[in-house]
Amino acid sequence: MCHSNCLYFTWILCVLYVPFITSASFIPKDSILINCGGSKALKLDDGRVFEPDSWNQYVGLSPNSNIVVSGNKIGKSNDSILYNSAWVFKETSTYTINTKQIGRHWLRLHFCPVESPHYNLKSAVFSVVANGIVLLHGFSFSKSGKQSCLFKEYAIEVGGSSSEKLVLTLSPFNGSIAFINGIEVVSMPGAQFPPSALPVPLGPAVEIPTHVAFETAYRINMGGPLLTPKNDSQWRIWEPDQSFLVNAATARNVVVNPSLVKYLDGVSVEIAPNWVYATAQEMADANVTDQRFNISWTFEVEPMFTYLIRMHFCDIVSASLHNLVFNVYINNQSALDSFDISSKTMELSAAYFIDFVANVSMVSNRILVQVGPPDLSYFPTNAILNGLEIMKMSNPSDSLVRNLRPDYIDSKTPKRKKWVLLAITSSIGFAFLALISMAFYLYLCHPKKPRRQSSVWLPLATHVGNSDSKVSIGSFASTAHSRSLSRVLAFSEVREATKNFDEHLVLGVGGFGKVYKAVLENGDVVAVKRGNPRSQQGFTEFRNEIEMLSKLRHRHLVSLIGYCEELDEMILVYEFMAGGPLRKHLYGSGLPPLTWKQRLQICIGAAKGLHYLHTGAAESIIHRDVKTTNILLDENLTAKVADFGLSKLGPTLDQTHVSTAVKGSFGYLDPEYFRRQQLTEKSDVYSFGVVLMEVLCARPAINPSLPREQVNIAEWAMYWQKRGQLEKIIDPHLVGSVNLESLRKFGETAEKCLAEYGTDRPTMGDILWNLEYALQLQEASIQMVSAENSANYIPDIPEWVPQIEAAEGGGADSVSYKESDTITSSGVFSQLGDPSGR
Ligand SMILES: *[C@@H]1O[C@H](CO)[C@@H](O)[C@H](O)[C@H]1NC(C)=O
Ligand SMILES: *[C@@H]1O[C@H](CO)[C@@H](O)[C@H](O)[C@H]1NC(C)=O
Ligand SMILES: *[C@@H]1O[C@H](CO)[C@@H](O)[C@H](O)[C@H]1NC(C)=O
Ligand SMILES: *[C@@H]1O[C@H](CO)[C@@H](O)[C@H](O)[C@H]1NC(C)=O
Ligand SMILES: *[C@@H]1O[C@H](CO)[C@@H](O)[C@H](O)[C@H]1NC(C)=O
Ligand SMILES: *[C@@H]1O[C@H](CO)[C@@H](O)[C@H](O)[C@H]1NC(C)=O
Ligand SMILES: CC(=O)N[C@H]1CO[C@H](CO)[C@@H](O)[C@@H]1O
Repeated sequence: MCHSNCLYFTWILCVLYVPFITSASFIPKDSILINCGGSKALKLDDGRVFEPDSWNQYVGLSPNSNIVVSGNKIGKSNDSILYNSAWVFKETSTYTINTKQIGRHWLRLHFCPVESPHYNLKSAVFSVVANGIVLLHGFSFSKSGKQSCLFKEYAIEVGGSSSEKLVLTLSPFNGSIAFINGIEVVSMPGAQFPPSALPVPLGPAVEIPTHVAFETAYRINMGGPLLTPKNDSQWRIWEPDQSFLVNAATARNVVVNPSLVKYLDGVSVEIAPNWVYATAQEMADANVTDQRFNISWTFEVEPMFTYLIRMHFCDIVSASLHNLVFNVYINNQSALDSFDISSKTMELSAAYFIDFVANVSMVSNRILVQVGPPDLSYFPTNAILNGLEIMKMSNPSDSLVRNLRPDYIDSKTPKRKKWVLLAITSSIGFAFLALISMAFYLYLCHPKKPRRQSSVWLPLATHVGNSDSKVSIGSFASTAHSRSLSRVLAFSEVREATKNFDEHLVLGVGGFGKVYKAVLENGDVVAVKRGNPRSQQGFTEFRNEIEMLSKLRHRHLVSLIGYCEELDEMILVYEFMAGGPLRKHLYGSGLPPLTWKQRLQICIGAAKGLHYLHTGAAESIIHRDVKTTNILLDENLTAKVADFGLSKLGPTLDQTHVSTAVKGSFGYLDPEYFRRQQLTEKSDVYSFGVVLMEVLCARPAINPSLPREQVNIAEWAMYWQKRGQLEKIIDPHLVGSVNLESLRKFGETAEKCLAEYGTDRPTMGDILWNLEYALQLQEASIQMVSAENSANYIPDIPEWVPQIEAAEGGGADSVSYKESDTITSSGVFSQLGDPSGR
């Protein structure tokens, strides 16, 4: 008996919990669409019909003896028709909209300051109140600086005190006018807004009373296209997220077929259409073993309000359950810790959403949303976000506007007075959707292209000025502290390790001081860089290097093991790089020449290190001094990027560049950075392009002893690359062993790096990909070469042979290193006698 009952019960449960997969469209009970002041019904291309106020039995506009001035001009675009007419109110006026249903409704207001012979709507100053909630107060197009149309979306309760009515009041400020072009009142599904939500910082759930109104601040489709009212069962708009990403390089968008998205119990297309769940941003591949960074989005909001933040998730990236575990932060506070979507949905590609509430304080006008990998290292590192809604909540004085004067709140109920109502028509058509989204794109997505100017190449005057940048090193230091991976060493310890700074242990000498090979007490072989204590410039760079390197650990970055600041000493202790600088392996030292494969692998390693600097850390870092003496090799010829003395934090948030005094090494310096003094990651890309050419041709970046046109490698190599004959100037040691396709790929990559304008240069990620490809081409050809003859290889000896000895003798860019050198110093600068040099 019991047994069968239990089975029956289970069966009922199964039936009840069958996943609710539906695409049946939602039919709202109330859908009142008003073409304010219009004389006929307007059908938008999303299929909705906006009727003139007077036609609609549910709409009352009072007072009620209106003068209608009707125009006969019609806008050009279909979308714009709603904006051809507007009501103009000289006195406080009220729309009363009777609804069939109580509960929250979408209230969408369209304002467009159409041109009219009698009224300047741009200068109109007015307020709007709906069911006692202040939506706009003293709003004016001229004051807000808005030029185009304004579209506002609210969620307002109908019922409660106002019994099945939505009362919308428009009040001109004294002497001014108010106007409106279109109104939508649409009922929403009951569960659209939650009765409570978790606060961030986390605490007990916060209740959201039904009379609280919402204003849509942002509705974002992460990694996806713009979704218009056509694509949403509730006629909402979802914007793409690109312009809100703090660092676009940290994110990669994922798209799956929207029909794969499953809606389980409790989630429906009314929460968000499948296009929202079918696209996401995931962590970009920084190509490091332990990827640790957040994807961050920032949204400007009005302070002193509470916001409902709804996040939409759908695991469209994993191959199996429980593979996607990540952290979510709101305003730097943890919202979800080690969140596993699978544990909520038990299925892949299933829609899921979660709500939070967060206060935005006086001091901040932003909401920062971040997703990043969990601290647990046994999960694959990835994090995603599919969609995000940020809704401003009305405050305890029932307002969505800050700083209302108390007298205004008292007089929120409109005084019924004499009134004049005018409908005006405009010939100007506006497509509000297109305008709003286009304005966004034009403003945010297209950084201004640098003005083309004739390039004035001013050599040698480069390393000047030490008034450094807007980026404060101090602020970086404070955050670096807790995560510092290097240790403080006692001076006595360092002295012992270097046998009291024995001259025989000196590896090299540079502007900063000497570098010694040393053995620490624990047996580690290290390189000790001892600063010249008198140099203030040196101190800045010393601190800079500690701050930068302490936070970074990467296979292709030279690790800082420790440092010592005792007794005015500035000592940095690095891992020892037995192979020394890359430059030494290319020319001038008599070391055996590197094979093409080794050179490619070294370039790939260095590119990985730089890629990590640019994208891998929380803040992007620009190296500023990429050159062959700053790429060090270990005993296995693994390349590591060194010398962070000049590094800068990259541009943040709304900046696209960092303004800073020009620093770097002559011959490697980005001409655009030099001209504009604006630093971006692309300056490193340029320098890396010079490195690539140097690796290929085995000659210094600048060699003044050569004929004039050959002095600068970037110019000389580009001359041949543009003719498709780069092989003419390659290192003679490579002739016969380089696959031509591999060389082409390499040459193209270097050419792109050396593009005149930063925006035309690839990212380090792209470069990495291209170099890996060049390596594959080389390896594939080596496998074939035993079968075929070496027809693929470059047959002839280059016409031009690098004049290495002369170059070194010329001292143009010479560094005096002995065995290994972690220092950079440039003869050019000392030649110039620049006192502020490094
Ligand atoms: C707008 O476009 C829709 C569909 O394309 C059409 O049915 C409607 O008549 C158009 N409205 C006007 C005013 O042209
Ligand atoms: C209304 O007009 C009066 C007189 O012109 C002025 O003193 C007052 O500040 C105005 N009020 C507003 C809210 O602009
Ligand atoms: C926001 O601030 C208000 C007033 O200070 C407080 O009552 C409320 O609990 C806060 N909400 C959250 C989510 O922190
Ligand atoms: C949005 O709807 C339009 C019209 O139905 C359709 O052509 C378009 O492909 C849709 N876009 C998306 C992203 O679904
Ligand atoms: C989050 O932290 C960053 C860096 O620590 C800081 O610049 C930013 O202002 C913080 N944002 C908020 C909203 O607290
Ligand atoms: C992600 O951001 C949060 C909050 O700003 C921070 O605490 C955390 O350390 C960041 N995680 C990573 C890996 O950078
Ligand atoms: C994008 C990219 O560069 N991916 C590379 C990451 O590293 C692995 C292993 O080193 C390569 O196989 C990928 O091609």
